[in-house]
Amino acid sequence: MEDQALFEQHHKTGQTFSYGTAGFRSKSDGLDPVMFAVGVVAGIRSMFLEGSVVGVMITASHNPPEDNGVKIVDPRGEMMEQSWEKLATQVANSACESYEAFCHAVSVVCMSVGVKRSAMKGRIVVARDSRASGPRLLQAFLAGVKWVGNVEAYDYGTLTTPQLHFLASQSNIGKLEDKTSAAPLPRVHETAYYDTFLSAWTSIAQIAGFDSLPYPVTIDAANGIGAAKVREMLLNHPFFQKDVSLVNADWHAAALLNHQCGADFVKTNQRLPQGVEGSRAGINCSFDGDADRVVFYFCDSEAKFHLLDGDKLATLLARFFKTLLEDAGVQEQVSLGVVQTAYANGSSTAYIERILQVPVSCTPTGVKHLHHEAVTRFDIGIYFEANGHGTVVFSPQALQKLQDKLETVEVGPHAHRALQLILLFSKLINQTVGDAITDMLAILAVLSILKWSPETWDSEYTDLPNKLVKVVVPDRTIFKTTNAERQLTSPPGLQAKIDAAIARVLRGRSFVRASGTEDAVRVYAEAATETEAHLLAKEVDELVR
Ligand code: 16G
Ligand code: ZN
Repeated sequence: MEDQALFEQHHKTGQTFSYGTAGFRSKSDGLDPVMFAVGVVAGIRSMFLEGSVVGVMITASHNPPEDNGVKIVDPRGEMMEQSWEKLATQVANSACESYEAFCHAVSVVCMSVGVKRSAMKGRIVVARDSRASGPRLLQAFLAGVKWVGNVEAYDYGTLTTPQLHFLASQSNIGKLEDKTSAAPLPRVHETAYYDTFLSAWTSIAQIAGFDSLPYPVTIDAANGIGAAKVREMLLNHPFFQKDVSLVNADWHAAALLNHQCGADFVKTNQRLPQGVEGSRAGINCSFDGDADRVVFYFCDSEAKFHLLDGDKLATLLARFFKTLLEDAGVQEQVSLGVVQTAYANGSSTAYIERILQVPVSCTPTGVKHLHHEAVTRFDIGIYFEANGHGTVVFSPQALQKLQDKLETVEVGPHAHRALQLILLFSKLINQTVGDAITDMLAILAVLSILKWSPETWDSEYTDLPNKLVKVVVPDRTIFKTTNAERQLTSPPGLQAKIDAAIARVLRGRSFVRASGTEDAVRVYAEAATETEAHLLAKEVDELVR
């Protein structure tokens, strides 16, 4: 009965949920039973993984302040294995029904994965972003953890999403090999995050020979938790103190989160966020509310705004690593590739394939798809969505090869430096997931090493004019895609009409996909001129209605 009382305290009815690309997400009001359910599922997942530490992040990223959400992070720091998404969905929806339905769903899940709750132990680390609903939802989550029994949970308080991914993965180092280890939580303190990435930065600066940033950097933290963490990590650090300014840093003012600022605002509106002046010299960047995305931008001498989005981040990094691999003389042994989605600007893909001669792979939208492709296809896999979400992943075998070469083969100073730099960049970048802070540091390190201004970076290629529109349709589920969302297979006949519209404009490309986060379809169009891009978007928009 005590167990049921725990459940009833957080029970609410009336909504159905689905564990999507970003976990569960909705207005925060109805999320309590979902949080309770996630406490249970995360506990069972950890038991299933023999007590490995599973992470849970309470966040709604770039969405408005009244929203919230939650996602489960697997022991290596990656998104929860896809086959468990439907189990999580079942338990969450049963928790919105009744206690009986919930108990039944939990036993079905335990049975299907072979977990005996009374005989196993689970470990969870949890964190939340700065939202006002966070503390309440955390309590619902912890009640779920208590309900499962035999689960140890450690609450990190507020963190960025990538910090939680990183700390969860670090908690399992050693444990993944040694299943018997049962060190208490937390196994890793938050400072490990700062120490790890700052020490890589310091070594890179030493080897590359720079001792300050090349120009002032303004960070728009979207009034999110990233502000608190940047302050802690960088603002008192002698290297960054002088040149880094933080704006939209009011993370205690929950209502200001993502409001007129942040990565999503800047990318969508293609303009400066509130609080950033165009006249300021140097470079600017914007994080989203949980600091797992970053975009850069600057204004030129005529005050024209230039966006350096996820595509530009990917191309800069691709160019940089390609040169380092060549300098190190390992371009034949270590494969390099870029993973994009259909939203990547056609010019960026052409630049990577034709100018850099680096292979490009395209996947459906959503970080888990890009991450998987990058890890499985390449030794050094660079993946970015155009919206700024991405990272670089390095295969352990390739890193070992580079380390061996560094230690055992006589190489010239140029190659030696290149080998060292690749190895150090693998430590500067948070490989578990896109991370605004470490991506920003990696980009600033590359710009420092290349001695590139924002203008030079931007001038590597010019984006094709493009347009993204959201179209509300009666039923978005009829829109089914193939070929990494680039073509429709349903409704029948529609793709042929879109193809005909595309053929009428120069360098035309367009696709339609159902949104995974909103009840609408998205139409993307690009072409040689702005007029044609808009025309194409309008034609396709009319076709899908
Ligand atoms: C989710 C994804 C994001 C993607 C977006 C697309 C993760 C962690 N987040 O927020 O990467 O860009 O969905 O939204 O994978 P859409 O389906 O509404 O276009
Ligand atoms: Zn985010």
